[in-house]
Amino acid sequence: MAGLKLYGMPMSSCTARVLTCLHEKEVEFELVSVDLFTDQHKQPSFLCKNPFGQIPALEDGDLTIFESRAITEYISKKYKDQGTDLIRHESLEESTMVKVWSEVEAHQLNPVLKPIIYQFFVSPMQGKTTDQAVINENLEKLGKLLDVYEDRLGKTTYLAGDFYSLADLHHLPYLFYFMKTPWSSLVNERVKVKAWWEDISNRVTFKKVSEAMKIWN
Ligand code: GS8
Repeated sequence: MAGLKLYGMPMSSCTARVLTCLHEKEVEFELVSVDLFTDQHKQPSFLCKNPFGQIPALEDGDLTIFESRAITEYISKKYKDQGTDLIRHESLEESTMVKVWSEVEAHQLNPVLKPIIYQFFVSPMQGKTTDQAVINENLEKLGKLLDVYEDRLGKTTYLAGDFYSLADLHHLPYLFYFMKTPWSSLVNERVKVKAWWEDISNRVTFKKVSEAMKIWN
């Protein structure tokens, strides 16, 4: 019997982040559709799960949580003894490095990738004009960030160390959409980043999740 209920949409990057985690942890769950296109996320029935009106949200019995990265951490801790150990719970040093590179994704990479994805895919879907200046400005920042990643991935196979973790997993959804833009060479021209991307994006768990990730027509 599925105890966990995930509210969201498979094509949403933040929902995809949680779905990938659930598959890595081999946890049973039920996906409850919240349709952004019909504003279901702004209805009282969803606002009581996330007062900010954004997907995803997770219900586990009486506990309701939102923020995709907090949800993945919760799942990884609750089910620490099954599936992939995404938080390296037995080592303070390793778990701290997982946290460090998870923070890098949230506070360095995500703010740069999000406007590129938004301008390239979402704006046209909403009938708005793509602002190329915003894209260019963020592509420049992205190049500099990826230089840091190239350096890091020259020292360890994955971001937090020589093990796949939440730090890598958190990168998957936005980078997946970014790799569908004309600027994927920013990743592919960096040997270590490219090898890392090919490795993490080809994991069976993410392959399954990404099949439903389509924000283009
Ligand atoms: C962001 C959630 C979010 O932007 C998280 O969960 O990590 N920091 C939060 N959700 C988007 C869909 S993401 O693909 C969303 O719900 N957008 C609709 C809106 O903001 O109205």
